[in-house]
Amino acid sequence: MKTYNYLQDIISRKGAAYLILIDPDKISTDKISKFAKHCEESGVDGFLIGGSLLLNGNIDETIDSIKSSCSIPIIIFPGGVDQISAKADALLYISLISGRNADQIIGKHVVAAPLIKKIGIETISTGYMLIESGKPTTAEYISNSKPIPRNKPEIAASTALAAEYMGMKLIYLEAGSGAELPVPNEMIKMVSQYCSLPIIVGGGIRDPKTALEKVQSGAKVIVTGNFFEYENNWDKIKTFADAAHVKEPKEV
Ligand code: 1GP
Repeated sequence: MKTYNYLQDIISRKGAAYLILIDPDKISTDKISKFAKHCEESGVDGFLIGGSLLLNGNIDETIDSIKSSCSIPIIIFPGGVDQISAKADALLYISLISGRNADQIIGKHVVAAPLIKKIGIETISTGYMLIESGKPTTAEYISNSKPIPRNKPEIAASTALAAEYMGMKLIYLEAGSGAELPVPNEMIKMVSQYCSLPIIVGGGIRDPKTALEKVQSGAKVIVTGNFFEYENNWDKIKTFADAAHVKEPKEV
């Protein structure tokens, strides 16, 4: 089954999917396979791999370590063309539609396209939006683009609708890794009313209650990263997965 179809299947069976972002710089290689196994056993539906900046981490080695202990899909969430790996199951082909930096909207995609064809990895076209989240984030700085103001849900909704008309397959509302504030519920609600694509929400989600609120607002995929970079938090993974897996969420 293609990874996109797998995600759709999880969404229709469980209400929403729960993905954990692994930044290869932030977890030591000796811990990755133990972490991945624990995630699978706790109900995590898949992994995103990547980061806005990669210093020492190695994508291929990280994927090998994950695959040695579990079988849930691994999706590249590329901070750059150098993070594309043939070992992953799919690639979020992200276009930074909240910004007006052409390189992040189409430029890097042109450079990546021949490599993607060569390795034959599944691409999932994703309209990626940075949402203002308190303080400037690494994603904003590196992408050289402004986020959508958090009190302007109508901009996010119109942008998501444009992405749908362009034929994209997912919307990603991103507060940024380690964000002070997650994406506002009102914004998720408005985007989900305007646009019929599945909405991924990530950045600054540090407790199951917040994850649940995002699902109740219309998110179909929840992503957490930072919080589980601390081993002391690993025993809480199941509570996040359970919060995301709500079939008929009550509106908040
Ligand atoms: C970043 O949305 C992800 O792209 C995860 O964010 O690290 O804040 O959980 P956090």
